[in-house]
Amino acid sequence: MSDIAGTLWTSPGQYTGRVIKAAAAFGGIKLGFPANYVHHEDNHKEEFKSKFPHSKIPAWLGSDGFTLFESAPVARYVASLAPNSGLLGSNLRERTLIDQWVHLIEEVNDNTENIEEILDGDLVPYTKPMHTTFISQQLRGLTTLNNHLATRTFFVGERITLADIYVGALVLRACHINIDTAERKKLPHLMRHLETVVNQPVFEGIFPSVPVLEKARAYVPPKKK
Ligand SMILES: N[C@@H](CCC(=O)N[C@@H](CS)C(=O)NCC(=O)O)C(=O)O
Repeated sequence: MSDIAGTLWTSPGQYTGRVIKAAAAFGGIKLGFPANYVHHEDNHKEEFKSKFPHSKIPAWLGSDGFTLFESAPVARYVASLAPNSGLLGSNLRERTLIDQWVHLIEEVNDNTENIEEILDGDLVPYTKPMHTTFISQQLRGLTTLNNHLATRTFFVGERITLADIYVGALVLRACHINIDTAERKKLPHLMRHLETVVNQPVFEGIFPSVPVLEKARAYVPPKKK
């Protein structure tokens, strides 16, 4: 008999997948992973789609047969399997506040994804105003998160919750793209929080260390043929 709580479809570098892995590690929940899953291929096959109709990862198949997709609900569900972990707070208000911060960082992350796509040439045509808008929307969210942490160690209550893991993982992602030295200076509390979260011993092997990006990635127009 397997002692895993369920199987998680993710890819090694996926930051939302890391959130789910971290929530599981924190709660002492064992996860399984599908053998030989090839992303962008297997997720479009009938076998995957019959369980997860949106064909995207992260996706969850519990050992009891329960299926779920979309990273935030999967993370919340996995955290709920460890009720003593405190990851979902200790009352309805705390749970709702955790949701609030998770939603906000997801919004920030939508802008991070847009920035990455525009830099990679996947959002065409490139326009400077669009790039600037994504950056300023992202910074607006990051600033709200940073300000909240000015007087607190963690987002909700006195202990680490899912909000901290979610925010930490997705801020870390942005640190690889455009949170550079100048921007880090504007977000000192958020950067301190990030170090606190990713360096929890229980998360060893899940998060890479925080990069020191000197300059945000810039758009490089493709060479004319
Ligand atoms: N809102 C979803 C987004 C998931 C998502 O965009 N997953 C991508 C990761 S590469 C995916 O599976 N893409 C496959 C596809 O678009 O076919 C979540 O938070 O889980």
